[in-house]
Amino acid sequence: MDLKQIEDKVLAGGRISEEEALFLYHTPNIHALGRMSEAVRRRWNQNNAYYIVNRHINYSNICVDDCKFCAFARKPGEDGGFEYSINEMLKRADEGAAQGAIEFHVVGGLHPDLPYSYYLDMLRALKERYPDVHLKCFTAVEISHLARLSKRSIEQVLNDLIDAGLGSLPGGGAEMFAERVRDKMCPGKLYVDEWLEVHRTAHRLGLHSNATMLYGHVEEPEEIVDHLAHLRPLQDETGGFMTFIPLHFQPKNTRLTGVLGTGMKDMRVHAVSRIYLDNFPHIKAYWTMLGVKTAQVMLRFGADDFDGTVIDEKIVHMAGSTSPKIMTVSKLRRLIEEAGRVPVERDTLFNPVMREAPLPAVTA
Ligand code: V47
Repeated sequence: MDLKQIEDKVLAGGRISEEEALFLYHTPNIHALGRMSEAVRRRWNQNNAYYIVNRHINYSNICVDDCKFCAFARKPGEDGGFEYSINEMLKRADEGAAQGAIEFHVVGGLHPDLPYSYYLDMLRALKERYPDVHLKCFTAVEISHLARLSKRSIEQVLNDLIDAGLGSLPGGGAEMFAERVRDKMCPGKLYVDEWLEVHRTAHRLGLHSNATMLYGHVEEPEEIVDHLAHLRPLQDETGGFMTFIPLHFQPKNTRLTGVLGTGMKDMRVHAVSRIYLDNFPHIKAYWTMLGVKTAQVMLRFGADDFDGTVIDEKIVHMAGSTSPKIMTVSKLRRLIEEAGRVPVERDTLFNPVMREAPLPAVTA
């Protein structure tokens, strides 16, 4: 295989194969990767890099799944488990709204006992108090759990949640699709076909969603490419994905040891994802997992989105991430500008946001 030929194809707008993606992943010519990912990024997003003022709210960390990479979850009855009442959710929403959040990102563990009505009531309460805030809630794994819990189909569950105020689905729970990795990392967790089916159904019902990939643990490069190769055809079919988010694994307090995430891997994963997923509008550099400095560099290796202010992220911080728990808008904008991009505040669906009043001051 010839790097120059692949580069010519990518620069001319052509699509690469899985074999070519793997070849690019291994190339020592990191500058060529930068050029190619830059070309695809620019085609989609010109010189813009996006951010959102959002707030993460985890309703519970009690979970019946057994993911070895997770430091957030607690078994039912275990110390450190929590579940928020709807009033406690509203309190956190109030804090987010006071800081200007226009998106609530709501996810939690697979709780064995919370009734189906809790999830619907939660969305209704959030929507009633904050009708203009977008509710991006529940991973495909939670949706599948709710279907089992309520004895409804995925479609019925999604329709109920949409009626209650759901605006889109986040991309979590994908981890890595390869069965070998899944069996090691999260045995028994929702398999690839089911994860894809939840998103396919969501897209058919008019929802947009994101897709993630957890990397930097026991995976092989072939399995990274395999993961991407499951996503591209679904996006060709539905066009419903907004953003692909590579998630850099944080090992602290987890049951996976001896793994080492490296900066070179971050570059390869973001760049190859950008080049291969030529039908995804956006690639996110998720600063809470990458660290702020690496995330900034990813804006030159295919990424165009910086996620947002986040506020009170728990999943990664309980796994030892030392990145800040919140980022101010002025810091986000500075990081983007310094990377040579134009900062654009966006809403969840990537419409530009014009604010009439300045955001309240937040200290990070
Ligand atoms: O699915 C869990 C990951 C995900 C660890 O859609 C870990 O906009 C690293 O999906 N180290 C949930 N990662 C987070 C997520 C997400 C985040 C931000 C934005 C969006 C979006 C989605 O977090 C899980 C899992 O893959 N995760 N533990 C860990 N120790």
